[in-house]
Amino acid sequence: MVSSADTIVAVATPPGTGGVGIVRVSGDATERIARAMLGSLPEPRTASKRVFRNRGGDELDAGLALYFPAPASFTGEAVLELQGHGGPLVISSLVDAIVELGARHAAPGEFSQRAFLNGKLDLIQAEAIADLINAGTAQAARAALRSLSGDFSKAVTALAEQLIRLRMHVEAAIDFPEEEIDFLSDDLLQRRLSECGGAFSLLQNEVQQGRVLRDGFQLVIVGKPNAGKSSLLNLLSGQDAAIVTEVAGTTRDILREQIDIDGLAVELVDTAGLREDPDRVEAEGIRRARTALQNADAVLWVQDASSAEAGEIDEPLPPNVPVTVVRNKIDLCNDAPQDTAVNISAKTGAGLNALRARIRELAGYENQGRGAFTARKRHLHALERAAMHFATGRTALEEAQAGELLAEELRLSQHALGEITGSVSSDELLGRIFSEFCIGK
Ligand SMILES: Nc1nc2c(ncn2[C@@H]2O[C@H](COP(=O)(O)OP(=O)(O)OP(=O)(O)O)[C@@H](O)[C@H]2O)c(=O)[nH]1
Ligand SMILES: [Mg+2]
Repeated sequence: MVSSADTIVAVATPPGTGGVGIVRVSGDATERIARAMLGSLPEPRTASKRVFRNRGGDELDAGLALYFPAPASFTGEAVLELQGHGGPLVISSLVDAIVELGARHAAPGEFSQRAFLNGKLDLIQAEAIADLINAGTAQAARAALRSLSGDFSKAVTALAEQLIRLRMHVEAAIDFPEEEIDFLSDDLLQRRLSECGGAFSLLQNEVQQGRVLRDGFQLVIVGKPNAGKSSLLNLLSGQDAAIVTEVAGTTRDILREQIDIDGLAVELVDTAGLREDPDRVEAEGIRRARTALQNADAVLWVQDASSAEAGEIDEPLPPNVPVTVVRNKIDLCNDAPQDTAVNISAKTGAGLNALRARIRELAGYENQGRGAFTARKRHLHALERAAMHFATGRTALEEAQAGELLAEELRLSQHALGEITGSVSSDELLGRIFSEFCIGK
């Protein structure tokens, strides 16, 4: 267990006024602070009604006190929670009194960091707490809860164990060189390699979905002026958010709308129509549209189906970003072609369901209702690195019978997986992760 030389204090409830405000203390001095403020130590894990006093004995507030002796607490250290009246002055007087008694103000995420360092949570779970609090849709909240309960961690650990078994197999082969050839070409090894490869793709897929659930999905709407981009934004968001006129070049600023498609949080981005020879203001709008394209998770290219110039894609779009052509104003056409484009009318709403389905597809999002957990870019990147080492090692074996190389790549792969759960982690990584939390978490 990590020694908690410092005792930390923070307000656990949001700033402002409320019925109740909670102050949380964690660390070695907690017991002493509790005695000083409450007169005596409350019975562990039982709500006791107490008067809260400062060091000089002045009464600050009265409320509920909860004491959790180490190690059976959130942080694994002795923890005291004071639930007082939720006024900013009352709460800050409690914090001041606790600081006077020897605690210091907690850094952002420090409670969760201590929980991690004391083995109460792994890194995925600590991050899931922040994701649960910040979840934007009910599905994202449920998925964060699943990460918090350990579903994601279990999947990573299971994959790490498969890698360990493989490594043991390969290293045994290296230790007995006279039998190496047999060992490395036997069926069991091949089977384990392909099982592991399958497990990697499965988990990568789940983590990708988890990332979209957590971060939402940025969908940028582009096309020629007057194609109906702003009308499409209004249709998808169900609101009259963007100005729509028959004047080409209506939209100049970037407009963002949050929508929820069956639990998938989508940020719709409406942009200025792309064309040659715009005026000065419009030119700035077009520049912003191009910047927005660089951050897109997917692009909708809107065309005016009623116009002779269809508005084919003539804009360099970012590579690796899926693009869907949306043919708009089909209410004005007799026969819109049936191809990979989505035919809609932003005016009548025709084709809206097909478009929503296409957006879900673009996000790689299936509303399975079960099993999904939240994940972060950090997890996805570490997993990609792990998969890359695994693939490199596999190739080394297949092409050069290089058992040592395979063993080394498996070790690196396992190490990358360890970064996800935090079983291997650097101070720098931890600092970066926990500093994103709010104070009091
Ligand atoms: N009939 C019909 N008219 C549409 C449809 N969608 C948009 N319009 C009309 O087309 C014109 C342009 O629509 P906007 O939504 O402003 O087009 P935009 O692509 O945002 O245009 P800019 O912001 O100028 O680039 C308006 O007069 C709309 O009413 C549609 O599906 N059917
Ligand atoms: Mg517009």
